[in-house]
This record gives sequence, structure tokens and C-alpha cells, in this order.
Amino acid sequence: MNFVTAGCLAGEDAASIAANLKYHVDYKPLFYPLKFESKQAYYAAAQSVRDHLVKRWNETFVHFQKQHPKHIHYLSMEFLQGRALTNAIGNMGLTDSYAQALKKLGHDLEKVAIQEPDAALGNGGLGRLASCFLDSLATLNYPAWGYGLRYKYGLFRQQITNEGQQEWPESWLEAGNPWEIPRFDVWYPIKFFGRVISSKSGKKKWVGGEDIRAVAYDLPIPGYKTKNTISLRLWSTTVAAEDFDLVSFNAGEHDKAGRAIYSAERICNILYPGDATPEGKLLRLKQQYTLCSASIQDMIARFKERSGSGFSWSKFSSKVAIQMNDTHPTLCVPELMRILVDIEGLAWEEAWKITQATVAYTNHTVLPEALEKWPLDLMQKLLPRHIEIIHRIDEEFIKTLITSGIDKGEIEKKILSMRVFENVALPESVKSSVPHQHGKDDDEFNPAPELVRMANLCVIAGHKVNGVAAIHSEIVKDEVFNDFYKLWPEKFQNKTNGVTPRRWMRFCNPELSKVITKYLGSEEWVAKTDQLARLKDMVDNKELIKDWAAAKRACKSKLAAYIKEQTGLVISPDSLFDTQASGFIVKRIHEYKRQLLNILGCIYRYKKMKEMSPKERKAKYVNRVTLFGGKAFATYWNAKRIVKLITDVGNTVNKDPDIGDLMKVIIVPDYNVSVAEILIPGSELSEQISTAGMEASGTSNMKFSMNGAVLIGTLDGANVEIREEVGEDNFFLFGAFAHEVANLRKERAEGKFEPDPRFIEAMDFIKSGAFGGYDYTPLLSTLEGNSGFGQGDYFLVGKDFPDYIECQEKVDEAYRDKERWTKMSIMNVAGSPKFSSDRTIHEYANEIWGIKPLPVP
Ligand code: B1H
Repeated sequence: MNFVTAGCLAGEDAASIAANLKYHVDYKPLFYPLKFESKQAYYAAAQSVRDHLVKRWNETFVHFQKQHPKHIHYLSMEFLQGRALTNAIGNMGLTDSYAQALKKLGHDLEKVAIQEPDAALGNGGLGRLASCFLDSLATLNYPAWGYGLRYKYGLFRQQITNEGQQEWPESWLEAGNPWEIPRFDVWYPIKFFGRVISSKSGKKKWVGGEDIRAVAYDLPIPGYKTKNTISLRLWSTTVAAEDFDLVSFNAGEHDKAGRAIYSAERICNILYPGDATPEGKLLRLKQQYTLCSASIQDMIARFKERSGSGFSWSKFSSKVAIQMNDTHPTLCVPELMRILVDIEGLAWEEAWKITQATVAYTNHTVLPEALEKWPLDLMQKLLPRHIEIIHRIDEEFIKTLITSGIDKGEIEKKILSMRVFENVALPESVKSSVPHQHGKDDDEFNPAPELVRMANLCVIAGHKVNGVAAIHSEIVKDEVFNDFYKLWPEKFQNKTNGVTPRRWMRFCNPELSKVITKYLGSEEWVAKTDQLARLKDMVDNKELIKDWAAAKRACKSKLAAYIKEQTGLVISPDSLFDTQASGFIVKRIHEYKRQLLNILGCIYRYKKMKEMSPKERKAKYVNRVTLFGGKAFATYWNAKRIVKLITDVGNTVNKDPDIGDLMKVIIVPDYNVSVAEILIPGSELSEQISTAGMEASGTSNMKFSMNGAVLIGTLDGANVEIREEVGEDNFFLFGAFAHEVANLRKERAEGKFEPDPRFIEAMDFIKSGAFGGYDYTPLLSTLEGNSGFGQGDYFLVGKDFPDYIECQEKVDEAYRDKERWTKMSIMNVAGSPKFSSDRTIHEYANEIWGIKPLPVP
């Protein structure tokens, strides 16, 4: 083998790949040369795969550059990419070649792949959705860019001890990131603070303040079975070399000399800095502005370059589409306006038309307390010119409202609730047109803070607003943005979420994929999930049922082995594997996911088991392992208490000789994308038990269902559509409906709710010390009392409890009939075509972005 030439041309057969791997080991060493273990093999493989990626990525860029199609730019503060190796070689069709090549060199692909750190630049569903969308955009050959931030530390690493959760920093870049291409040629200036000066002609200029640089790092994103390879461009922050304060340094003031650098670099230090303090808020706002400013500058630079002599601003929105993933990138609205008006010299009206035609907004949550609002004074200080622009947007919008035909008696109320600012005096120009103002002016002592409502700005600026599941989009129209919906019904749409069947079926579940391919006759379903529906007609096929059950069992064995390795606990693959897994639990409001309902159900079940004879227990319950995955924000005490409670229950139950395999309760530590790839295929029952109306969509529900887990859930988020697709008989439904929730809370507040005795029994069992001496009063008190948010069981755990445990009894009954259960599992996969992110992306492309596929020849 000629390693050097092999290094130059990365062929696609096993022999040349092996040579290429060896080349990377020998000529791009990252380690001590006498070792060639799994870790070295991983880095060599990544370098080698990267060569393939870069070739396709360059070809795609050149093709798009020449063809100059309309591009979508997906802006997101989070991308939960997970590991890249298996996905990249899988999408490029090189898995077998790499597996063989590694084998030649004495390595096993699976062992090599797990050396990769998990790229966790996101908290949960919203970030993972962005990553699934990139996979679909590349696969479907759409011209697209993802834009995000390159956080040095991703979501923390979680350790579970007897005390509950402990957090550790996750430094995923420690050994370098072989998948990224640092683009030192692509950087943009970013300004903070400073002041605005006006010229005689009225032109505005933002000057002074802090100047930093955003530098691009590109991650090539390969599509499945296509050459198209798009970019996820992540910005990192630094300063220009000349901003290093050499004078101070030489004077021995070393801290002072490096201050500018540190101030710039810390912007990208960490995902979601806690924003409870003013410093934390400022940092988060700097992050958001950095993402928006650098991305907009980049889009404009490339638009100009692609347009060449045909350049005209009037064509911008027919070539550039921007999607804002929630309100976090809202600042791209005033930033685009600032560049168009202040720098490019466009008139306000023209700039506004372009901006509106370019940006669209996805809403991911209906909880009013979760909608982002920034303190006006903070924003004013950091982004003085943007605040002027937002004032003008606010003023123009109020004028639009006044002339929109809204009833005179209503107009003031509408203006106050719909305008961008909250608790800010009305602009002078509209005061005379508004009949009576209870604004800030009326009440000098009004302590209410002045705020900028990012969601309102998004709805006013965006040409489309979408929710992420059918029920959620209805709530968006009927409740959250009802006034806007009445004003502009044509803006509002639904785009039910989806997940990529590549990562979430084909690659994470080769066992079940093989069975599906065997019965469908080809692997076409991986790109065309509609094919999966054909399984419905085969559901009675005894061979299929046998093969299916065997594949699920293989996944369960893998999961059991993983749990043994991680926790030391031994679980039997003959038990029912029942899982509740969800991303990061940031705030109080995330208690709507109701892990507490699940664990209280376990507690009640355990108590009943203890009261029964061994024979009775065995007759009533099937062996079950209840698994939890998820992280609690470090300072969100109630979530951490729930983790502690689950740990305590596990410590008691798992060791109880009366119980044995009948019941195990386990937290799978450090839940992330890679853990999900083991946990989801190995699960048979998935808990999707949020308080109805509160989970916008959920996406793990889709992943579980398409891996053959049956859902137990409420009619919430995408559960509603999953149940429609898989059929009522293949979904365990319980709980109050979304439209009943408000009234149930009201009744509760009025003291009319009588909790079920079984619920009281479960709570009392905890209080009795059955699971140790930890004081659970603060946690349990949230389920008691009558009043308001924070007490009085806002999430209706007590209300839904009896229905939930009765539904779980039906699960036991169904599970006893193994054939019936397997058929339910098959029907879940057969019902999953709709939940491919390919479907979602086609809808966005056609109904919001106006982009067309452009395959690289
Ligand atoms: C979702 C968020 C979110 N909704 C604020 N909202 C964040 C809000 O860091 N922050 O400040 C981070 C994330 N995430 C989730 O989006 C919904 O709860 C899920 O129901 C939904 O499936 C997912 C994707 O649409």
C-alpha cells in the first residue's frame, strides 16, 4: 500500500480506506505513536471520513454558488448533533467499507464509534429538532445553511449518586473536533454597547463600544444517498490581534491586557448561561446578538457574491429565507433592518418589506411565562441602535392597528397587549389616536419593568408563524397569539415536527431495520417512510411477529448490558421496559412533563405489591423496569428533588427481595443523544404523560413509536397525531383533555377538588419514610393546597393519578399477551411515516420558504 497517495485520494472501498486510515494515523498523529487503540482509530477514522465529506461539501457549495437558488437559513441557539461518525458513513453509504477497513487494522467499528464525544450544543427537543432538520434538508437536496454558536462547553455531564444529581462540565472540544472546518477566512465584526450618532441628513451610525469578531467553524452535514452536503456554520467569538493590550501586558498588568479577549471569548463559553443574574442576562443577550449579526452579515455577503452584476436588493427575499427557531434569534429582525437602512442606505419602507418577506418564526411553547421578554434598559445599553429600530417597528405597528378597523372601545387594550413593548409609554405620534391610555404615564409609581416582547416582534415581523404540532398550532391561534391571528390569519400555519429516520431508526436500530427491510423487500423506507405503512397489511404474519419480537429483544439485551455497565444494576430482558426520557428540565414550568406522576405511580404499585402475597403479586403485575432519563437545571431545586426521589425509590425497590424482577426503577445517567440511541430502541412502553395542552409537540414520542414502543400518554402535543396514525387500540390513553385544564385548575383553586385516596396513599407512603429520611415536604407541597401556580398542583398530577394507574393496569394486561403486544409494536412503526422530518421539511420548503431541491449532479 502506498500510504501517501492513499492519503491523497480517499477511495470508497475497504482497501483504500484502510490505507487512508493508516495515512491519517501516521501523518496526522494526535497521539503517542506507539499506540493504536480505539481512541486513535476513532480520530483517524474521523479524519478520513472528513476527507470524503469535504469533497462533497465543496462540490455542493460550488454548485449552489453557480446556480444561485433561494436558500433557507435556519437560525438556532441550539443544535443537538450527537455523534457524527456512524451518521456520516451511514449517509454516504460507506459503513461496510469503514467497518471492513477498521477490521483490517484490528478494530471494531462499534467500539471505535463510541469514542466520539457527544456534541450537546442544546438542551433538548428544540435543539435536536434543528439537527434533524439539517439531516432532512441535506437528504432532500435543499439549498440550506444552519447557523448556531460554537459553545466550548455543551450541556453538563450528569452523575447520579445517592444524593441525586451532580453536574460536571462537558468539554467536548478538549481533544479537538475533527468534524469542524475552522474558517479563519470567514469572520465578521460584532459591536456591543456604544452610542448612536446622527448625520445632518438624518443618517444613523452606531459607534464606540466593544468590538469583537465572530469566526466561522463549519460542520459539513451529509445527506442520505445523495452527494449534497450542506453546512452547519457555528460562530465562535474572539477579538482582532491588535486588540491585545500590549502596553498593559508589558507594564505587568497581565489581567488587564487580556480583558478584551476574555470578554469576547466567554460569549461562546457555555450553552445557556444561567440568566437569573443581570450578568447572566447580558451574556445570553450577547450570545443571541452574535448569532444574529454574524449570520445576517454572512447571508448578505454571499447573496452579493452570488448575484454578481445582477445584484439588486429587490431580489433579496427571493433568494434568502430565514427561519427563527423560537424567539432566541429575534434580533435578526432589527439587525437586518439596521444593515439595510444604516449601512446600505435603503429607505425604511423598502427595508421593512424585504425583512418581512425574508423572516419567519416557529413558536415552540405556549406557556406565557416561557415567552422571552428582555428588560428594555439592558437592551438599550447593549444595542442602542436596535432599540431605536424596535421603537420604530412598534410605532408603525400601533399605527397599523389603529387603522385596522378594531373597535374603538377595544383599541387601547389591543395595543397594549399586542405591541412590542410592555409597560412603556406610547409613542407621541399615536397618543392622540388612542381614546384613553392607562399607560405608564398614569401611574408614576408603577414598578412594572419595561420589557421588549420578543415573540410579539417575531409575529409582527415574520411573514409566517408556525406551531409544531396540530393541537399546539390551534392553541397558538386561539390563545397565545389570538389577537394577531384575527389581524393576520394568513400568517399562521402548523408544521408538525418530525425526526430523521436515518439516525432514529436505520442507524440506532439495525436490528429492527433489518426486519423491516426483509419484509418490505428493500431499504427504500429509510428515505421514503411512506413505505412503512405497508407493514399494516402484514401485521398478522406469524414469521414477521417472530422476527420482530426477536429484534426488539436484541435491542433490550443491548440496553440491559448498557445499564449494567453504567449503574451495575442487572435487569432481565424478559421484563417490560418502560421509559420516560426527555431533555433538559430548565424551569419550574417544565414540571409539566410530570416525571412525578410516573414515580408516584411506581410508589403506589410498590406499596400494593408489598401488601399482597407473592402469588397475588405475580398474578396482577408483569415484571417491569421503569427507566428515567433527563437532566435538571443545576439551580432548579424541585426538578432535582424529583431526581433524588427517583434515586431513593430505586435504592429501596431494586434491593427488595420480596419484589425481585417484578419492579426495578432506574435513572439512566447522563441522558443525551447517544444514550437515547440505545434507550429508545430498547424500550417497549414510552411515557408521554405531560399535562394536556402544555407540551408543544414532543419529539421523543415519535422516536419511541417508530422504534416499536407503545405510548402511554395524554392527548397532548404530537401524541394526538401519533394516536391517529397508529390507531386507538395501539395507544394507551389517559388523563384530562387540554380544553378541560383551565376549569380543573379553577375548581382546584376554589377548593372543590377531592383527591383520590390512592393518590393520598402514595404521598403518605413517601412521608412515612419508606424511601429514607430525606425531607420531601417542599416537593410534595406543590401537589397540595388550593391556590395558584407553584402550589395547588398546577400540573394536575393528583387529578390524573387514578386514571394513570388504571391505564397502567391495562398495560400489564396487554403485555401478558406477547403476540398482541408485538402487533401493537408493529402498528406503531407502520403508523410512523408522518413523523419523518423529511415530511416536515417538505412542508416548510413549499409553504413557508419557497425553496426547491437542487441535487448536485
Ligand atoms: C421547546 C423550548 C425552549 N419549547 C427556551 N421551548 C429555551 C425554550 O434555552 N432556552 O431558553 C430552550 C428551549 N423547547 C420544545 O421544543 C418543546 O417543549 C417540545 O414540546 C417540542 O417538541 C420541541 C421542538 O419543537
